[in-house]
Amino acid sequence: MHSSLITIEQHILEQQKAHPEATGILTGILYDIALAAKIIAREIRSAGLRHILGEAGSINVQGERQMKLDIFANEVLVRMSSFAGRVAAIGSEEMAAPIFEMGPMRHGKYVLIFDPLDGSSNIDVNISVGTIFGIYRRKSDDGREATMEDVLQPGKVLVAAGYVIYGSSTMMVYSTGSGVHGFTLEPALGEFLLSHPDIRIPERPQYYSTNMAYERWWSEGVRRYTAYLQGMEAEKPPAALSSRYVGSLVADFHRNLLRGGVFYYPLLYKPGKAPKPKLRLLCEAAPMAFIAVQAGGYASDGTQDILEIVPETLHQRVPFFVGNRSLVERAEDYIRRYG
Ligand code: AHM
Repeated sequence: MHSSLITIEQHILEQQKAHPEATGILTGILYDIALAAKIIAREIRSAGLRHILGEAGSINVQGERQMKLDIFANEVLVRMSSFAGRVAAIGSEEMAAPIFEMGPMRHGKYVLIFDPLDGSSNIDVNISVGTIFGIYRRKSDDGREATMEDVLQPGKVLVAAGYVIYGSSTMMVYSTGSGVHGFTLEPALGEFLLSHPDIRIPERPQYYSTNMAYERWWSEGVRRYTAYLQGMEAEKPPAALSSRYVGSLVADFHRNLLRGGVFYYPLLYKPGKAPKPKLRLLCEAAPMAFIAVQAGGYASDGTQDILEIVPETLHQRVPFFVGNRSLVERAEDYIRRYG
């Protein structure tokens, strides 16, 4: 069959066949996410028309201004994933604490973590945004309420992860540990069709992606690493890199996944303030790291593998370097040498 005629549902089912012990529950969760993504995509597309752009007026747990579509996306994902009792816990960037108890959830075997609408400050200027998700197997016995221990698991035990990009087209990219596969939403059919089977990060990278405006708050290591990427250090990068930065993690990550490159959001040392990372380990960094590794890349916090970090809190933040393995390892090298 031509790959473009394979729907995401068929593909997920095919992947499940490789695991005869599978109960179909993970498959069901991925279906739910794909359906939620279609609903969110439709809402984003029509947001301008319906005059629902703008802030909802509330502040989320990170102290950030919350947009209406963040709340909408969060609600859609919570509703789609909780009612069937497939997941025991749901953690979201938009919720201060995980949801543990919701009717049949006590029998759920998995934990679902997501950032429902990443890059949401970009929506009202018509720039791509995304949904990021990670799925863990619960650690505690089912039949009872899940615990924080079920939620606070390192990325290396992720069972599946992925993202949806709401861009010039809507795409869902996911991995269950057997490669990375991308699906493009065919709007007339309302189906995600396989468009990017077995994505591998190209060996020859093209881009580096970072917010250069923060250079004055970077460490010496990150500054010199950036000079390396720009070809201004004695040792040269593997290719002449160009710079691209959208400011929507999903968009920056997706471009670099397909074209090769490195994205980084390092620690910022602002005068008079404790150094602070921005991106969230559980909702953003770990799922993206899982995808990167499955595509032949790597992700680090500058000193260690992102997938090895055991979270202490749901909203823990980390410095984040992700992309071609050679470029991310070089970042670790510069940080080791220069701080
Ligand atoms: P958000 O949750 O407010 O959208 O912040 C997350 C976003 C990421 O998508 C992106 O990589 C980063 O923040 C951009 O931050 P900055 O504007 O500081 O460069």
